[in-house]
Amino acid sequence: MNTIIEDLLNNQVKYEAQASMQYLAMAAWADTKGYGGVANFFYKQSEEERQHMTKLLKFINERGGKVVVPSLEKPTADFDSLIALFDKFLSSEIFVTEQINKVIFECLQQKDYNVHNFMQWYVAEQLEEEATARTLLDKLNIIGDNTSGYYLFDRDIEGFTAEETTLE
Ligand code: OFO
Repeated sequence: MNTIIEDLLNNQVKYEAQASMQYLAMAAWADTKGYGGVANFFYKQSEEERQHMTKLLKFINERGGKVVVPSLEKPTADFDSLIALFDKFLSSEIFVTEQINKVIFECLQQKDYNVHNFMQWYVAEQLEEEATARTLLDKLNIIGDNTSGYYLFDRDIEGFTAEETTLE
């Protein structure tokens, strides 16, 4: 495997793992604040990111590359509000999208069309997750300081999960 691409894919393993841990910390925060619906949403997101990490890791192995299981930074664990929580969700997704774009760019430079093709799944996934994060943040901004609105948001988010992703 091209070593430039191999390094980028290993970096991506780290970013997906980091997102998984970040969402786990966010789920725990929501749980302690009594937002059970929000907590479930982030437990699920955390699990999805873990699957994204594993999918990459298996791909690197299948292509004869060397997987580097990364050490991770401690995730942000405290948030001032639900808006701050979802703001972090959106910025985390935007960051991951930017990193995926770098992989795609380099695949084209290196003419690695196989990895380019594989990464399209992640492009589609990011599109969906960023849209979810933006929609939820928009809803919270509409709610503003209305605490009964938070109650309804927490209740309704159970039915508003990003489409279940199936991994081949
Ligand atoms: Fe891995 O899907 Fe978002 O970050």
